[in-house]
Amino acid sequence: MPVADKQTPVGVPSAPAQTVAVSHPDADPAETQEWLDSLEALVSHAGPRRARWVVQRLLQRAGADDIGVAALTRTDYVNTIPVEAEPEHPGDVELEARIEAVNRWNAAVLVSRANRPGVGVGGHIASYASSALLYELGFNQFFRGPDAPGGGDQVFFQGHASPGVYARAYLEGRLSEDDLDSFRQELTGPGRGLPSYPHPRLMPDFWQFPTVSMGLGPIDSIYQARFNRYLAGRGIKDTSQQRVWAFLGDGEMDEVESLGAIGVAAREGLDNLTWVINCNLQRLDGPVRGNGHIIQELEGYFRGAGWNVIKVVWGSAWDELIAKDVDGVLVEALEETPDGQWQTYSVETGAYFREHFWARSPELAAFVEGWSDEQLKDLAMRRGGHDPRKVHAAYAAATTHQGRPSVVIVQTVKGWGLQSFEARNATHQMKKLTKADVKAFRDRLGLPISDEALEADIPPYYKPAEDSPEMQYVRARRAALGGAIPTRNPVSKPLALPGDAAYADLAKGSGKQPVATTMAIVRLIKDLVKDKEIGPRFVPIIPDEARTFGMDALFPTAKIYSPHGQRYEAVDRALLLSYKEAQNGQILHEGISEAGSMASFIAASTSYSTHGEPMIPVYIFYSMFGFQRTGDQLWKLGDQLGRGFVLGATAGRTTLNGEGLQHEDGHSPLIASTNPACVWYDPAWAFEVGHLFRDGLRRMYGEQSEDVFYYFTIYNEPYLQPAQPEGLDVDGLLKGLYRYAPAPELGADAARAQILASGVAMTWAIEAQQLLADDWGVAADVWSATSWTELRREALACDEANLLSPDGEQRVPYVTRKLADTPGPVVAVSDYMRAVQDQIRPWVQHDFVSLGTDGFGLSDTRGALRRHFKVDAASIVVATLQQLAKQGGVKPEAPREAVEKYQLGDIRAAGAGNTLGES
Ligand SMILES: Cc1ncc(C[n+]2csc(CCOP(=O)(O)OP(=O)(O)O)c2C)c(N)n1
Ligand SMILES: [Mg+2]
Repeated sequence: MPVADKQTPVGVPSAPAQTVAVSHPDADPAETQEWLDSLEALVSHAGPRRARWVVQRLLQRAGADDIGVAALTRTDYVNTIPVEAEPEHPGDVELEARIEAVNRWNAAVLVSRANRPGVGVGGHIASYASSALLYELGFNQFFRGPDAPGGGDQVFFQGHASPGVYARAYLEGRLSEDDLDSFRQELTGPGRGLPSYPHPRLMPDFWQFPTVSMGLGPIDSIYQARFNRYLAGRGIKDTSQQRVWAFLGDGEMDEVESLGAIGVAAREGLDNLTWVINCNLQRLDGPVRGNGHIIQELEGYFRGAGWNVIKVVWGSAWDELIAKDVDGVLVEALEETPDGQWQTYSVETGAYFREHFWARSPELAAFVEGWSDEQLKDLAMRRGGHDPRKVHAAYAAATTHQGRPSVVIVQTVKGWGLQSFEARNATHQMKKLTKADVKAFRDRLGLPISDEALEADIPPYYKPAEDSPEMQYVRARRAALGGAIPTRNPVSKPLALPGDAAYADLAKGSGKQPVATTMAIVRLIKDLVKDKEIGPRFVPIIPDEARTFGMDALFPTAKIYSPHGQRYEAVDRALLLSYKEAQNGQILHEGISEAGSMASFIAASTSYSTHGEPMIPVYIFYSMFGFQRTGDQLWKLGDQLGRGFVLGATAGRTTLNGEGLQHEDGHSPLIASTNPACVWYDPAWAFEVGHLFRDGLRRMYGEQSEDVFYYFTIYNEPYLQPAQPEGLDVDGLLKGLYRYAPAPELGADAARAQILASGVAMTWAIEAQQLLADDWGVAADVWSATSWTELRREALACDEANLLSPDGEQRVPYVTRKLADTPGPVVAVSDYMRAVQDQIRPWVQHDFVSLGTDGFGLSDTRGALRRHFKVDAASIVVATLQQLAKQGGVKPEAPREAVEKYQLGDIRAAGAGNTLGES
């Protein structure tokens, strides 16, 4: 018979437990039967509640004796740490409460003031109001600052709680009142503009981790903790004393990224990671699990994944009641009551709570016999997350637990302390305090602010005197814990960069051997990884595609990082390129997880700041699964000021032959162009790869390094790589455009044209140049457009400068200057949609046409696809002739004749093209 009845909230198991597999035959059936009989007897004479209790007690004991029984995935709806196991809170609890009250006040007031007339920039009050203690306990007792021995903790603050963190910084003297009044006014505030949420890009000496795109903070915190271990494993930095904290919302847990990597944290034994999930039972619109228990549900996930789970559900006021609950009546009632109902108890009166909860049965009513309505109302609000003793016990347990990551799942009330906000469905969006709110809040917090001061239109901030016990305590605690948090180090120490020799092979070309740009860059990386100086700084990151890209050659030498080493004999151990895992492995092999890979990339790319150790992550992936799939993380990377190389391999809508619609990337550069921190290049030749990579290293890791990251689109189609031409225009190559192959000498009367191509399209342009000369007598220059996006950005910067000084000297964009004296039309082509090439269109004064691969991909041969999308050499020729015919450069019928000559309408006529280099 199920223990709980039909009212049990959704998601809490009431049906018979799942079958438990038992591995081997019964060694002593008679003895087993005795145990089973005892259980049956217990159920029939003492009832299921008692039987359940005894079985749980047995399991508890079995766990303590470590006899290897699988853990329960759910426990009772009470605090994990029993009262008798709670340690003493080592701080001055009363003083800490007063400090918390001050922060609560200032956080709410700063949001309310940001909504003063004429400003009205929004903000959130209710989130921090529910989590104030969770942070304050951290600040006073746990968060180790940057000067702490062994380095400080890394704290992911919940984005919507930022007002509380600013209020704290104000109390610590790091921000002024003018700064607080500049919340959400980076451009027009009276002081230092404080961004809405944690944004390192906007506050580079303060915030470390952007968190406000829900779900990314959770996954990134896991990989941050793992990266800290990796740095230690590699012998780069001892991170053993550094802890990663992540403060998360219960609603946020619904994002797939939030829970998707909790198995990684458990598998890797990340006991340097502590999550605190603030279960105020509400998200933006209403309850997180109105009909269920978010806390119980989360417990199941985390225990199942192998985390140490600490629930803090009830405050101390509940202790005596739970202690009296020998029959399990109260616990059963707590569990039967869904979260939506608990939310209502926070809003309703004590009388309501009595009628709807305690009056359910005489046994239950007996618990609170003689209690007044006020006492009951007070009890209803006493959730674990507002009780310093309970939260302290949880943090203490979490931070001393070994071998597993810990999650503290805390129940709170959203909008706590603000009467008209508390637990309302609309509380998340409430941002203005009325005069009545302000007064009631002041009284509830017990702050010495006069009525008069509250009569003004906007409420005042409050700061105790500098020599008050509160302020002394704040300063003393932070000094003892190693300084202010959050603090970000914006400086990167330069690395010794490799010289010419490292790029010499790429400059030589490939002779008679066809080589794809992916092979070229992978070869370069393999060489650089071996470099004594800079080699150890590289962090190759791969989501299960090493073999596709030829990175498996790194396995035996660089090795794959695993905290467990290699506890098995690899199947290919006898081979030269065997699979090798090691505790000091250099490669982060993330399995099939682009999100995990990006999270690793973010951690490694910010190591220059978070650890003062610049690392060079190189993340190679299927280009379609990069910006398109994890674009939000790449955006976060830009916010977090990360540096490194992302390599979109198997790029191009027609180049990755055979893989079809969901693999063939014809648009990632366009998405990449939307990220202001991303520097994208589409190299055509191996020698270009060398120059671009080298410049990337200089810009990101040299003196006066910049907060950018590099994205290369690279291809799997092998073709002959030419040697670097004499007198190469390196400046143009880096700026995004240089003349690669000047037009053939066809005499002064020949019609002229300019073909601009990038990446793999360069080979089509070269072929078109030949056809135009041979078949039509047209002399076309071929330009390598290494980055359409960088050209556009430079042009936009010129336009902006010109806008501001209409009478001054007008800046002419590089692309305009470069093409200024070139004759004929411009034809721009790449293996991407036309909008990529069209980026430069406004600044090209010629007749302009772009050819591109707009539309869904297919899995046919390269030749067929290029004809289908009209980007192949024949298509370039026809497009050029069309432009020339318009200008009178060739006879009017030339384009039609060319269509017929090349059978442009017949895809089969194109042939299969280059079939080398399958994916
Ligand atoms: C990816 C994403 N989707 C939606 C939002 C908008 N949003 C901001 S806060 C919020 C609700 C947060 O609820 P919860 O995680 O429970 O945090 P609480 O404020 O209750 O502590 C939502 C939906 C967002 N910031 N990010
Ligand atoms: Mg919530």
